[in-house]
Amino acid sequence: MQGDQNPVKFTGLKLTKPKTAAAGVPAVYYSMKQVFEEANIFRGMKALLKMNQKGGFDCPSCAWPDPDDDRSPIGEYCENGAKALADEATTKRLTPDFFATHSIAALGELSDYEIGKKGRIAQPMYLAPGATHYTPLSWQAAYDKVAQHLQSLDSPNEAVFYTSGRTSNEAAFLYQLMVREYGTNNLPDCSNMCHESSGVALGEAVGIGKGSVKLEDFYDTEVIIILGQNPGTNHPRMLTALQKAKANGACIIAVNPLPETGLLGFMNPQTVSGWLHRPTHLADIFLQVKINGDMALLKAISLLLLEAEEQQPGRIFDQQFIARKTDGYTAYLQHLRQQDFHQLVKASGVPEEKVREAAKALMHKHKIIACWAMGLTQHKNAVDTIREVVNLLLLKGSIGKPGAGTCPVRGHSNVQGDRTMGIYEQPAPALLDKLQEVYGFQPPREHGYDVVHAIQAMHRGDAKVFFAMGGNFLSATPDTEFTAAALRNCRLTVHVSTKLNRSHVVHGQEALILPCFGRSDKDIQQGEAQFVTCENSMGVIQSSKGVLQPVSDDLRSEPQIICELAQTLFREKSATPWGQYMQHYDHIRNDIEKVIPGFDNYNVRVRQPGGFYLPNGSRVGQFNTLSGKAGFNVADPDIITLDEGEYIMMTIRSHDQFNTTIYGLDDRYRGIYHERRVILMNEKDLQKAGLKAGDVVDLYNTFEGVERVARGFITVAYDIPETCTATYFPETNVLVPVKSVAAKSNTPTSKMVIITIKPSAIKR
Ligand SMILES: Nc1nc2c(c(=O)[nH]1)N[C@H]1C(S)=C(S)[C@@H](COP(=O)(O)OP(=O)(O)OC[C@H]3O[C@@H](n4cnc5c(=O)[nH]c(N)nc54)[C@H](O)[C@@H]3O)O[C@H]1N2
Ligand SMILES: Nc1nc2c(c(=O)[nH]1)N[C@H]1C(S)=C(S)[C@@H](COP(=O)(O)OP(=O)(O)OC[C@H]3O[C@@H](n4cnc5c(=O)[nH]c(N)nc54)[C@H](O)[C@@H]3O)O[C@H]1N2
Ligand SMILES: [Mo]
Repeated sequence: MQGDQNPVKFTGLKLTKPKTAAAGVPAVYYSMKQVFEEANIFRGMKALLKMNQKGGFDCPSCAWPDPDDDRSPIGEYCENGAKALADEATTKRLTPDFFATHSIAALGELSDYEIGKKGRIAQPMYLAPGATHYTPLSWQAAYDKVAQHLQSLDSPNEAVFYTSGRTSNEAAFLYQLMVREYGTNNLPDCSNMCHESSGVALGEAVGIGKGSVKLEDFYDTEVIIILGQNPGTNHPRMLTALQKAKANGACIIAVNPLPETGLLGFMNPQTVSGWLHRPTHLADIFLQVKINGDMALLKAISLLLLEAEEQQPGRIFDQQFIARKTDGYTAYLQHLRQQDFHQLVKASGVPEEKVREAAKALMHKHKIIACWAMGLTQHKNAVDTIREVVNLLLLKGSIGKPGAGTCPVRGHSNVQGDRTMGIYEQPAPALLDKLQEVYGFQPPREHGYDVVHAIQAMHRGDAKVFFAMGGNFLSATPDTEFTAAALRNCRLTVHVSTKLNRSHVVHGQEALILPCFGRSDKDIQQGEAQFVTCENSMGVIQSSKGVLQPVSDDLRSEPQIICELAQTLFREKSATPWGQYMQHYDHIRNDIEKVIPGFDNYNVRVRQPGGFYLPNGSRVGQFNTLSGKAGFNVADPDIITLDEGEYIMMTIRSHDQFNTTIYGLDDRYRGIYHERRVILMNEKDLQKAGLKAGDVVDLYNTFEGVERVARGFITVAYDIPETCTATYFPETNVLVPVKSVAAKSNTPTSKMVIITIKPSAIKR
């Protein structure tokens, strides 16, 4: 329907050669430009100087950690962190006038880029049944509406409570508490679409669903393997760590279908050589896999290592570690021996000599770090692929000691913390027992809906109220048309948001937008400035205290919104001290300490500069699995056969976006400017299909008999393996089938969409 998707409007594609090194002076220029355009110089500088500093606020962008020791006084942030800040710190605001002059239909005509540029939402807004425009309402009236709807449901399981990963620990804890006190575990979150596969794989293999390394391990390692990750764009501060690792002698192996600029080279803008345009070459070995060729590649490498181990027993594998700390080794070797090396190499798409080169680089090394992100997690066999990464580390004894381990690089800045706080549709009984002990109510025990199940439930009409703590559910989830129908099927959709997005435009019978503070906003309660806390990708809990004057007096903090809603919803029936919690967030932290393990003395320790590490068994070689050992996994590679004319499409991020927030229209490192409606294809595939670069095409997916189409994409000839293609998310989410998910983690397979391509009737 109209408004569900970005309108097909071309913006004027320009192409250059992809860059060979990331960051450097242009990155500094672009970050300053964006911040000052949106926020003015004073406000912009004030915020930039406090971002990621001890005692400052946590960058709202990615979850890469800050250095434990000294931080750069001139700026501990990257270009894309600055863009995230600019987006949030903008002084533009959406007043009731804006909503009075922009109907829902008119807003739906805007692209995501245009919607995002409109400014911060400045007061609560309500859309009445059948209305064409949002109108302002008071906070209490908004809480009353939500409470009325929730109370009218036949069962609490008819409501869904989504979370996106910017929500602080304090807000996340209160949110899951309110939702469970209300009576459901329907707590889907963005993690379901993101690193869920990593959590499942690591939980099975090493007993904790988080990575094991600290930042300092990067400075003391021999080999870093980076699979399915584009750090130059998505985790730019990781490049500083990689540069330091290289300086200390580490070898970097990059595994990716694309020669991503940030993997190849880096000009550190904080060093003189970076300013002089002298890049550090990062990847020593670049393995250009086919999409989803990783498991075959990893097995081929392990097979070469096994051959060498058989010739020099005990020299290649860490037999002592294997014997003491792992189980399943014999079965794994047996499985490995049955594999055909040449078939594996072929399935990986990597030339044999490159596979041998990588195996050689790993052969005599025992301090190995493996990093990965969405290129591994969003596949059907994602959990098994990640377990194959772990298999390799286990063979080398490379988990649980300095300079070695697992590093799933998280996305949203507090997505890991939200899970630690209990945002999970499948809560562990221990968490529920604790909630019961501390709060005295009976938490629901039945598992709830994750993202995919929530969409299906709303579509069937089994879920009737949708509440989102942040995020952009419509655009971030798969199968846009299906999800839009699901949301429209709801009686009420509610979004606690900072910025306007498409999920506000595709709504239930009634809809609410509740505007909240962002990370950089000053949060004052009872006259005292509050801080919240976040957990980064390496398990460090730190405080985050905003510094900017909020753009409107009518914004509230996420904790305050939850507490006030809970008070309205439960009235005197709740024994939970909601009133106290919102007066001072120390009260929330005192109770988190009672419920969640690892937070002893929370309020004291989090006030220490730099915060504290949460306990993590796998970091110290203690594996909290049933057997107490780390497990090898046996699984066959998933070899995909394509019919003639079929391609695999991965949906990826451009350099100018944060998920569904589109900062700009350029993908600078890949040399693609001023256009997002592109499909990257191998030159030979273009020829075979009778197409040429610059043609406009329509993309089709058929899954279980349902055809989906995304119209109007310009072909770009690119260095990508044959039959592989790439497009930007969210424009092509319409093609990702809601039922195509990863085994065990139920994550949509956003990197593995089978498509066909036809010339389009649309002209450029
Ligand atoms: N600036 C910015 N920062 C961000 C975000 C953002 O949108 N913008 N998003 C945040 C979030 S929520 C997340 S989860 C992370 C995402 O960080 P990434 O995972 O780096 O993001 P993607 O763009 O999805 O990139 C996936 C990479 O995997 C590669 N890839 C795709 N399929 C395969 C495969 O089958 N095998 C291998 N080996 N590689 C593959 C792609 O070529 C691409 O380089 O970034 C976070 N940080
Ligand atoms: N095809 C495809 N789909 C994907 C992916 C992919 O690679 N390909 N990646 C997936 C991944 S990894 C993720 S994590 C999801 C992301 O899914 P989401 O987290 O749902 O999406 P975002 O775009 O990050 O959400 C942006 C919105 O969050 C709100 N917001 C920003 N800051 C705050 C805040 O501090 N508080 C509150 N309450 N709201 C705030 C703003 O209104 C903004 O419009 O998308 C997934 N979808
Ligand atoms: Mo993510």
